[in-house]
Amino acid sequence: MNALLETLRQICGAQHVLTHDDPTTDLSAWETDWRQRVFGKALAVVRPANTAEVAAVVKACANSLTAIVPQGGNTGLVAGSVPDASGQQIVLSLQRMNTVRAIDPDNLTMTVDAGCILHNLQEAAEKAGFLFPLSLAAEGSCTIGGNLGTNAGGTQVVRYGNARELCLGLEVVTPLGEIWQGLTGLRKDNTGYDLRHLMIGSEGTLGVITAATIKLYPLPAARLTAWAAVPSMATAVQLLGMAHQQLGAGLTGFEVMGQFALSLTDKHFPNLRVPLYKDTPWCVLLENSDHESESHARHLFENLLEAAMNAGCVTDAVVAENMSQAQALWQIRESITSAQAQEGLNIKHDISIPISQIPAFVEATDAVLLKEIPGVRLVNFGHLGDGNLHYNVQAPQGQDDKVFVREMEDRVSTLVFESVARFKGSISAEHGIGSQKVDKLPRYKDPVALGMMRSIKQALDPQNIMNPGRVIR
Ligand code: FAD
Ligand code: 2HG
Ligand code: ZN
Repeated sequence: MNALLETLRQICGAQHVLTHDDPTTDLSAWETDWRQRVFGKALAVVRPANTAEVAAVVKACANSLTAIVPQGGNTGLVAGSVPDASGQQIVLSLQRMNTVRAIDPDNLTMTVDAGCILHNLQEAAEKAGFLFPLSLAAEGSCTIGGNLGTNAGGTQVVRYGNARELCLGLEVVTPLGEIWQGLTGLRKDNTGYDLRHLMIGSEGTLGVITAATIKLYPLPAARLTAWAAVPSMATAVQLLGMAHQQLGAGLTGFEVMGQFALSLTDKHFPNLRVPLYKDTPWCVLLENSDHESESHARHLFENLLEAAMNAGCVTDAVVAENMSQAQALWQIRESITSAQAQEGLNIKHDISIPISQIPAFVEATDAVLLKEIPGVRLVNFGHLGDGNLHYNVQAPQGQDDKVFVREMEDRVSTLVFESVARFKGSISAEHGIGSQKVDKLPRYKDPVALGMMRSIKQALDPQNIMNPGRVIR
């Protein structure tokens, strides 16, 4: 092992190979997952500066059969970006690779290093007069490499799609340490298997993404946000249909938030002033991006909300008057995860269901859980526009959260996932499988698909050094 560490130091420079041997270095930020569920121990945290260094690091690890855990911002929610407790895996951090390599305005693309922070890319795009629409609450620290590694979703998917839809090309270091140059920026390319789509969402198990060519869009003339109280999940779905109908491609966000989820935000972040939630089971956050003008956007929004009120889908609503009000409404939505974390450890389910089935799914699954665990607190919110719910479960009031999660997680998740399967949904909509759901996947994934996944893994990573134990075993 010392020989490997010595080689890694030669490749990246000694100051970029962090180990526990140095008592002044604290590696816990790279070893602990965002949810504080996994406390791993790394052999080393290695921080290469460029693609050539990544390739050399991977080759060195391949030669010594050392497992590599690629890591971007370490905001993943399924424990896929932290090492196990063995002290034998290296964390390959892409954080130092954070350059925007090129912007091509006519091709509407931007080519960026994998370690670029998402928020910085949104800003770089805007500075060049464009929109990079991927948006999620972790955008201040997650990286584009991690976004593509997980095929992240977020709040704009209803209009622009997942990270996958926003990527035209990749540069990848394979598990053998070769560099695949796939930064094409082409919108059409039918020259065989689509390896870009294979890498996207593979959670670091098939290679290290070192750069990407991503799509840019025109900046809208106006972005308006509305917050609506709705009397049921069924009416929220009805409102979504009306919003598609009346706003067309202008509908760029459609989020649903349950009353208990919002009560946690209100409790832990009282300054955010959550509107309208106390007298309604659900609130919806809608965004209308308009390419004409703000007054056009407002007109469309007001018509929609009026029609929705007449149809009984909305009982009350506010439309943000300006950008800072809009941001404040989004901040409430984006703070639910942190509010829930402050309330205590919890059990997360990032699921998708055909949108039409969501009201029945919620009713049925709520009933099953409340019967099984009286007093259990259901924190339900998410991207209703994409059929993606964060159907999270918190211990009954007064129960120890750690004990609850330790003793109940498997049972609770099985109940939820069985319900998801009955409604023909997916047990992971956007966060991925990581190590957390790896044991659940075989029950819910088609066996032939699982077999093909195993064959692909075996073919590309025969030594099983790339993020082993994540996604598939
Ligand atoms: P990491 O956490 O570092 O890694 C995630 C996975 O990708 C790991 O398996 C890792 O090995 C792999 N990986 C990382 N970098 C690379 C690379 N360069 N090449 C290959 N593999 C790599 N997710 C959503 O989809 N939608 C949301 O709305 C959303 N909201 C969130 C809100 C909060 C508050 C938090 C904490 C998380 C949220 N997430 C969300 C989850 C998380 O932010 C995303 O999964 C994000 O894409 C992870 O990016 P990262 O750079 O932090 O990746
Ligand atoms: C979101 O949509 C994220 O805010 C996190 O995907 C969801 O905390 C969660 O469960
Ligand atoms: Zn989400």
